[in-house]
Amino acid sequence: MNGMKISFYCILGALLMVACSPSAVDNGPIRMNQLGFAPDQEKTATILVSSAETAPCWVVIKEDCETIWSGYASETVLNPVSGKPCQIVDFSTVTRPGSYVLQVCESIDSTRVISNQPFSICERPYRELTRKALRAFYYQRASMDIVEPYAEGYERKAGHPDDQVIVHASAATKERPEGTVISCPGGWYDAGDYNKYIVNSGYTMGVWLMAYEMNKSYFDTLQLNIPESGSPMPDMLAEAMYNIHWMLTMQDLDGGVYHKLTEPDFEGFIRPDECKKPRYVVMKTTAAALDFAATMALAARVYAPYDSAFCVQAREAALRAYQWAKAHPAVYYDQPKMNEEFQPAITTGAYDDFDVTDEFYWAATELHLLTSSKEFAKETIICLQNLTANSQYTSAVWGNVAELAMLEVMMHSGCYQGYPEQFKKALLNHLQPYLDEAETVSVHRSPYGNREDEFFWGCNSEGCCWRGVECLYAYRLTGDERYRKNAERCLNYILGQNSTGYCYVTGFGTHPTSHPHHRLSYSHPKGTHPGFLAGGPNRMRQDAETDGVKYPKDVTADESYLDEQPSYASNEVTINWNVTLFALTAGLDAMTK
Ligand code: G3I
Ligand code: 9MR
Repeated sequence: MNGMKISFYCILGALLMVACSPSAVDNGPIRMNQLGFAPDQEKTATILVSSAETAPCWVVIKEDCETIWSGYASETVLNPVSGKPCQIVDFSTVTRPGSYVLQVCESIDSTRVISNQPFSICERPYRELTRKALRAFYYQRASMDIVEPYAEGYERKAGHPDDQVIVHASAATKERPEGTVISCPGGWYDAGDYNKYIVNSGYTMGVWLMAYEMNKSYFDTLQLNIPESGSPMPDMLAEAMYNIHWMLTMQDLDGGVYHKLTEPDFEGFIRPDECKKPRYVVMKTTAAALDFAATMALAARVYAPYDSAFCVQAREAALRAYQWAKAHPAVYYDQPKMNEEFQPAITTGAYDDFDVTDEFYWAATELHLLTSSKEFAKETIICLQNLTANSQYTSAVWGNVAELAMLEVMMHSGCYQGYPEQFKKALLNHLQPYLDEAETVSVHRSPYGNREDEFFWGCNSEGCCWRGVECLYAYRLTGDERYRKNAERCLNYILGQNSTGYCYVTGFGTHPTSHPHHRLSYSHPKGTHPGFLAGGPNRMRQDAETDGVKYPKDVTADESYLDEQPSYASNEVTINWNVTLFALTAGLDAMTK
């Protein structure tokens, strides 16, 4: 089947309401990937049933109203978090590309269909999802008009020129005293809010550029329809450069880096061009300097084939930021303490981090890979010795980037002796319990969503997507298919095989997140922008009772999610979550033919 026809099926499968299905998709008891599968991918669905005693359901798969597969679901198992009874049906033997409907029947003799779910099988099932997850960053661009043909229906006027940014008292120096006006245009809005934060930008750029290095040929040909499309630089790198250029403006004259650019308080849910509040650069911190240094060193390596002048600038900026951090190793962002001393008080996001050893590891490693200098080799080895001694393997998040350093060492093993193997062993040990769980207990069959403590702010990214990306690194390092299968299972979870039945990516699936905590979506006449990953169920429910956020009484951890705009603790969207989404979807897509 040629590529055109296959992609036709992908699109058709995602949208088709099959004539023979007795009712529209009802988001009933079927929980499965609502987007589609690659032909050789494991294919399962979870079916919610009424009791632990319910006999295995009879499941039928139809194509154009013809039954092409049928079989029993499993015996009933209990969801390990909610205790709810479920069954699992495995239809992996269906491999031919096409558009299908999975139907759950009461019994083999009954023609009564309890529920149905359309799905498709095709090569590269996640290419459009990857493209939209990347294009979400174009929509997040500050300081520029979003225009057709690039806007694809979501055009808007520029907001936040950020060319009159005020130096906050917390960031004042002799050369730039409080009230100095500087220009820091561009970059991406962080999330549902309109502020820009260096720490989160740095983590996001790290995952972004490492994903590029992992799948160069895939990204080099991925067209995003952004204003820079058609230039010699791959679109994926051109989009990142828009944010990197902003980051460069956040470096002070002494090499230090401002922690964030923000209004004093979160803006209302209005359009960017309506926002007129003064914006400030706030406090220089060690974490900001180190995340900045790592980003610029990594960028200076990755962009070498495309922009040599930028690479010289980025290298210099990285070295100056690192030296500032060495001279100021413990300047932490403590917003309440800062507000006791400086005015105006700042109440927006903190991205506070009181342990910057991991940022030193990442920055030293990136500078070593860039410069191959003995100075950084020595510093890196000290870092790596500390990392090796550190028994607790911690997955990378915005506040702990040690794993990014370890993954860089593993992926550039020729530059190191011994450490790549040690870190690979640590990564595989870290993943093993999750793989075991996915094979035994979980109704989601994903190495995620099996334990109550996995449901927290941003867990769809920090737990699920990133665990899938870790599995992709493990697969790259070992060739063991179990890791690829579990990366696929993580994505199945995000796309619908989960306790709420949502496809957590806006604009995708038959039951998508549709009301994210996102000022750009809320204030746009066309509403929710596509390609954004929602934070996901959060058992802490920090937004409960504020701003009309009401969770169901006795809601379980895995269902603590509200597809409602006010719910910032479960339904916001952010740049650091979307980067893990496309790192996962691109990594999987790049493996199919
Ligand atoms: O990681 C722990 C987990 O081990 C633990 O089980 C769980 C429950 O205690 O907590 C987890 O930590 C949570 C952390 O997010 C995970 O990254 C913290 O409770 C939670 O407070 C923290 O929330 C952060 C949130 O700001 C509030 O500070 C999010 O990480 C962070 O993504 C979010 O960032 C905001 C920006 O400040 C402003 N822009 C929007 C953005 C997204 O909401
Ligand atoms: O919109 C803000 C979101 O970006 C942040 O992640 C969140 C937590 O810091 O705060 C949101 O702003 C809310 C504020 O915290 C409380 N009043 C309502 C604001 C909008 O929901």
